[in-house]
Amino acid sequence: MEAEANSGSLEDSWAFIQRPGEGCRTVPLAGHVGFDSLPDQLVNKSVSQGFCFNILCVGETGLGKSTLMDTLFNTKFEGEPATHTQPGVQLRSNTYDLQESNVGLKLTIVSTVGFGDQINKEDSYKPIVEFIDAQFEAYLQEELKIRRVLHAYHDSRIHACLYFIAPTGHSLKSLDLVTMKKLDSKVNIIPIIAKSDAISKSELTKFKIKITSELVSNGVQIYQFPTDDESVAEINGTMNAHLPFAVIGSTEELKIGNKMMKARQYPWGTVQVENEAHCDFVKLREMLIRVNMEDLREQTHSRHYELYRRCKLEEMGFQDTDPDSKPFSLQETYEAKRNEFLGELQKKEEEMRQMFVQRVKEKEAELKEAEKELHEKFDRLKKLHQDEKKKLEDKKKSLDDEVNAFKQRKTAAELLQSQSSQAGGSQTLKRDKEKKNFF
Ligand SMILES: Nc1nc2c(ncn2[C@@H]2O[C@H](COP(=O)(O)OP(=O)(O)OP(=O)(O)O)[C@@H](O)[C@H]2O)c(=O)[nH]1
Ligand SMILES: [Mg+2]
Repeated sequence: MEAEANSGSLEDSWAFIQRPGEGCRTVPLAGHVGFDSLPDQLVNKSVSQGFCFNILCVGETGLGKSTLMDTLFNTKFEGEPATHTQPGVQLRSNTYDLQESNVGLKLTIVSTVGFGDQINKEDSYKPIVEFIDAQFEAYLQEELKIRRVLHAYHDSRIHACLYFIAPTGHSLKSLDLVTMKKLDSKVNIIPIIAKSDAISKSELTKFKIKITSELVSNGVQIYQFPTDDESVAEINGTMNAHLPFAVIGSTEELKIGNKMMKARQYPWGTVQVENEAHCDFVKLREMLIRVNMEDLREQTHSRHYELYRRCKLEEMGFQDTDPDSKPFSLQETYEAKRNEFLGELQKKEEEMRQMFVQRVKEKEAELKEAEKELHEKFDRLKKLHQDEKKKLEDKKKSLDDEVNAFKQRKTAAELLQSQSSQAGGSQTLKRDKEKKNFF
């Protein structure tokens, strides 16, 4: 019953009725419907889902990266100081779950380790660029999945890159310029002058001007706080003029007047971190967290990630239009790519087949050659064998002849011997008879 009553009142009070072939027609509402609660619904949904924010701190070792993060979020994040003996630049990432009122924030802090410590700094930017790209790639892979769970996916894309500039008072180092130039199309860079208590007020003003002009002359695009939303246009416009922010970090609380304040104490006085006359820490905190956190997240998605995605898909051969500027659907691209791939596969197959046939022919010729050689060798050996055999037979024959001749000679000699022995016996008998007659 209630549902019917509700649907009746809805039909009566529709504000916009769209008819086919017509534009929008504005009609007045007769009563309260409730779609003005949409923003509240969105807020409630977002709050229940929680938020995530990822900060990348790029800066030389010991420039106060960890201290500034601790100061910004009013907590003590873990992290050991790095040594100056790292062979290369690395990135250290830590994720924390923070809670303020009923809003949950999954905060990831990524810090460079060993940045600026090597003699050859030519490739120092590479691990940073690779890290940023790897996060984009992971998100793209999730997006391209058939079953994607983007609402539960831990988005690790870097939303803000705090670039720590050493308080030299001179100018930007070439390492800073090269690194910022390599990063500016991939991440929202917010340059900050670290440990700005190490530089005098007048020097700081000149240093800021010098940095800004160097960034402009080298075409480095740093993040500009947005001025298109009226509610924040004024403050963001003012803050853009204060870039790069000169910051001081400290987690130490000192009693100043009757208040406990974050400060750094020196023999000659005290620097208050949250005093805008002393440094730009409050400005940075306001801009980064309170006013522009959502814009940083949005810019990361709509500008930097979009650029990465576009380049990556184009690299893979996807395009929105064909060479005649006609729309080219994803399916058409897929099919064109598939055909191209199949064509290449066939070509490769044919090449491999021909190569195989060629190899078989070569092997066959090799085998034939070997067979011929074997035959020749066999014939040679056979002839050699026959010659040897003939020689041996001749030798045997001559030996046989010799043996026969010897046998004949032997028989003749025996005969002669027996005859002579007989003749010798009769003479002895005759002599014996003559002896007897004599006596
Ligand atoms: N004068 C001054 N010293 C600071 C400031 N911030 C940090 N420090 C000091 O600088 C030293 C290094 O600070 P860390 O925060 O560990 O620097 P880091 O950049 O995280 O160093 P690694 O992680 O080792 O690269 C510590 O002794 C800090 O107390 C600052 O604003 N001014
Ligand atoms: Mg550190």
